[in-house]
Amino acid sequence: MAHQTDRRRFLARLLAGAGTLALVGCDKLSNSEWFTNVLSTGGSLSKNVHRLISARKSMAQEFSEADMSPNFRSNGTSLPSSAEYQALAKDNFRDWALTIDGLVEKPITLTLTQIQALPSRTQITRHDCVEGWSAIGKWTGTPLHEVLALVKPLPQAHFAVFYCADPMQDDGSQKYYESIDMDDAYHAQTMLAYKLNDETLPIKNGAPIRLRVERQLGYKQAKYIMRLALVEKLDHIGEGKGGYWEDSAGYEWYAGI
Ligand SMILES: Nc1nc2c(c(=O)[nH]1)N[C@H]1C(S)=C(S)[C@@H](COP(=O)(O)O)O[C@H]1N2
Ligand SMILES: [Mo]
Repeated sequence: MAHQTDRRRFLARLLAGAGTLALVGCDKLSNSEWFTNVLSTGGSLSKNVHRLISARKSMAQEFSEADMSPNFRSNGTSLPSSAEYQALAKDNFRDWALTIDGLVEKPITLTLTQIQALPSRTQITRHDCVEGWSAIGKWTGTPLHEVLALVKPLPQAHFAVFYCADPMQDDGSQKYYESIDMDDAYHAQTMLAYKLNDETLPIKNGAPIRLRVERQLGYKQAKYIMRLALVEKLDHIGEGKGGYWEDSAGYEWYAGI
């Protein structure tokens, strides 16, 4: 039965994803072998669904230094408007700290220095924004699984929710947030990035840390992370669907490419 449910979930994602991807423009997807396979009429649907299930552990394509975009643009917020964030930025984030709590055995709060002291990973990947641009950048950060090993998620923890610093309304009532499931949270390329192209992560790209979840679209790559909470269901975080753009513009929660 679990198998059946997994298949159904996957099929739903696949169909929902195909809708989103149609808007993106197919040229960006030509490197994605499974996507091409899924669209082709060659394979049976169930075979393709199986391919997708096993693809959950697959790596996003990594590139070489020569492929890097000369300039990684900023999109969405380029400087959070809150006084709290601007005070932290003024001090080079010395007083910033990330709290990781929710459904974990050991909630912790880590300073930027403590995060940077954990094992790191560097990867050159392509970022695809639904607004119609892509860029290849080099990211260095702490793999999220390193942080999860410290907090020890409880068995009922099913999603990681990233709360960001930037208010999306003038009155500050709604802030950017995003969420991913535990498959993506434990994925080898998923990281809390603090460097872009060998430099300290610039404010315009999400300082002091931003999420990289490489097999998903740009809006999942939460910038200006202030808190990370593990939850059982996404509706535990209010009326939301698990992300700012998911709530306000109907974007797909699973934005896999
Ligand atoms: N906190 C926060 N995260 C965010 C956004 C934002 O406005 N605020 N924009 C998203 C979108 S739509 C994209 S394409 C990328 C842009 O990342 P960049 O500014 O490094 O290019 O960040 C995503 N993460
Ligand atoms: Mo985006």
